[in-house]
Amino acid sequence: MSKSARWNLGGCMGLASLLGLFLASRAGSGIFYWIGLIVFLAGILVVFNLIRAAFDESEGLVRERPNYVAHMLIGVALGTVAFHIFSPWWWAPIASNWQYIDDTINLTFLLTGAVFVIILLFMAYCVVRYSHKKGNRAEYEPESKKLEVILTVLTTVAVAAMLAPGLFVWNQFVEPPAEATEIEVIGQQWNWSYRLPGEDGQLGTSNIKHIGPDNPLGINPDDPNGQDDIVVQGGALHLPLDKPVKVLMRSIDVLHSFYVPEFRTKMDMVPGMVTFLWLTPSRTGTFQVLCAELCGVAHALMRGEVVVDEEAEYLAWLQEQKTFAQLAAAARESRVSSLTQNQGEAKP
Ligand SMILES: [Cu+2]
Repeated sequence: MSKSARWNLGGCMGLASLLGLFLASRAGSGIFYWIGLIVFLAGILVVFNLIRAAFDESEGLVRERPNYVAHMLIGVALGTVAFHIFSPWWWAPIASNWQYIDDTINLTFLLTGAVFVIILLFMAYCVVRYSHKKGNRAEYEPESKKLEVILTVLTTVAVAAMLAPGLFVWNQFVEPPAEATEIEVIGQQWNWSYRLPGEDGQLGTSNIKHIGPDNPLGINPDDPNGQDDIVVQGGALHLPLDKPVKVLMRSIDVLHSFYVPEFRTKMDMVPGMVTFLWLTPSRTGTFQVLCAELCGVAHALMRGEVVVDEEAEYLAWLQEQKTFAQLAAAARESRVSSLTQNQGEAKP
């Protein structure tokens, strides 16, 4: 192939691969995504083959067999980076103060991505440089102290650099601000319930022993702090904008995990323990609550909603909610009425 023809073909295929990547990243349906991806990979493959041929020619080399392994390694390295950059899958816009979590994940992507590319390119180089040549014999050197020391130090430094920022974030994650309001999330196969402090601003104590038909969350009926607690069962949890909350978590049956992707926080809920996380909602909206712990056959359906409101809307919602005392009284009343009804029906 002549030089100019090679340049033209290379340019066209380069453009085609970019176009394919763009199509894949913006694809509205599955078929266009796969077409885009195949065009992208085919383009990359042709371009690298052309580069290889050009190198061979300039060195006066005509290989009996093209060294596809090296090209594939380079293609995988570049394709992975390009796909990551143009990926149609990315995290949902953040809705809390935990930008640190995103920064830490980005740093991890950056470091592991760089190491991934370096290793693949090094492998490609070795495949070409040390491929079999007639008359050459490989040297046998099973141990090299120098190399081992270099690799150990490098790996240690890189892993420490990757993990250290996470420790700083974790330190903040376990220290909620003093002004944070305590609320409670209760996980149960397979739904979410919530408890908010009433007018006294305090949650009452709770215990699994108190769980019953009138009291599904096990709130201590003898604790005066618990009487005005707001109980949300089966509905959405509302939170006020820009106010820090400490979310206490209990599970009634098995392991669950309270996860709102937009909040970037997640914590396991362990039966018999109260775990917690804290956050400050940073934008209004309705967000999905997921259970991030495989907790039984309907685990995937264990969904809920968190609504972040402006102050006024939040207070209006709060006004409509029932307190523990109100709910317990209503439950007692309905039991008494159904009991008298049954007795009435039993009499001839
Ligand atoms: Cu669950």
